[in-house]
Amino acid sequence: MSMGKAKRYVALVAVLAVVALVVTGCGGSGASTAGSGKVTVDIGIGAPLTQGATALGQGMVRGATLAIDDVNASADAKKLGITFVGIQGDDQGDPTKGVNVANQFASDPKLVGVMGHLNSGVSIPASAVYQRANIVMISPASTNPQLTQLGRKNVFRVCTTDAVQGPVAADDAITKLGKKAVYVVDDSTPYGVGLADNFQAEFKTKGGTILGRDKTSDKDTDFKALVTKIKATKPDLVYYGGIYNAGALLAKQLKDGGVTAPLMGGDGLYDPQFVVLAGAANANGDYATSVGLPLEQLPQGQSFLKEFSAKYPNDKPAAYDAYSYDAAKVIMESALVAAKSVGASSVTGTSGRQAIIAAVAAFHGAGITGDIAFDKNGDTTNKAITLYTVTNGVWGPVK
Ligand code: ABU
Repeated sequence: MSMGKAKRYVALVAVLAVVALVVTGCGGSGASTAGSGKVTVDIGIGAPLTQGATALGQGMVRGATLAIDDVNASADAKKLGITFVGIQGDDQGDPTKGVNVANQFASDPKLVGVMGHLNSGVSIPASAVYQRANIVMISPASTNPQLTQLGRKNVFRVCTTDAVQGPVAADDAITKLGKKAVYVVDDSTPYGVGLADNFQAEFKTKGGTILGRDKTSDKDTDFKALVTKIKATKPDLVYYGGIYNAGALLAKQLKDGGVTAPLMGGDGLYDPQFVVLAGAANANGDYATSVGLPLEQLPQGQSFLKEFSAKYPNDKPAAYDAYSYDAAKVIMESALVAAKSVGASSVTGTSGRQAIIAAVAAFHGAGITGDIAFDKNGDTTNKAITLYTVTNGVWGPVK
């Protein structure tokens, strides 16, 4: 939400909280009943919408919105009289703003859960806020392993982690791409550092040479000095742990500076905006791994693409549209399960929120991105990773 809207949202939530306390008299569920057994509840969508990786963040909104439409039209939701409303919280990819968004969500008495956040550096501190409020969070995209290693029982993700992605990328670089000597760069964020560390360790273990390692910032725009340094080491690959907006500028400046080795990164690079910002001629031949399988190869992928095109005719799904659909749907379906045991009007009370967390932990079903289930830490059991490259200005899987 914009800051203006955010303020209005805080004020509205404060009013609703007071009303809920007065109506229930005991601080119980704030799920609003619009008469005749109808209940309206909120699902938070926490993502970078105006700053940071906004292309991925807007994809999260699209995916969650499609899921909300589908669940609201389901027989279960209609029978229980529950309607879900998506509430957007713009974390701008910034940990402090992310915690503010988390506090706004946590003060919403109608909230069933949060689909978010994108950045691991936001999800990790925000998850502590949700834990205190018994609110389930499912990240579609935060891949830093630490997120699910903190013992927070309310925290889940439908994407695999960089403990999987980094080593797969290193193995692919050596065996599929024949690379032997790499220069590694990270953007100093928890995501970028963790991914680069995991890549580097495996690349070295498998006999590759690490020519150098440098740190940048996710806000950097001028990499010329770094490019000169990298060029002198004559790498056959440059690996970047970071997001597409800074990554694309690095890709462009590497090519401009005469580095012929391709750039490779993780899911944070896998977005059409990487090509737009780098320029197709510079991006062609670059690589990125991303979580899961290409939509076209998944049983429900075609139907998702059809539904997506009908609602968003001018857009293509980014890396996390389908993951956000699945994450939001798991939260809402789990809320419906909880409503059956505690009652629809109590689903956002303490017992309802605890029942939602339990239902997510026990969830097992088919999603757009494949089978969805969680291990004891809240990590997905789907560990698939795909290697992509840019050809003629378009990302596609490496054959
Ligand atoms: N996984 C890519 C972007 C988000 C993050 O983990 O920080």
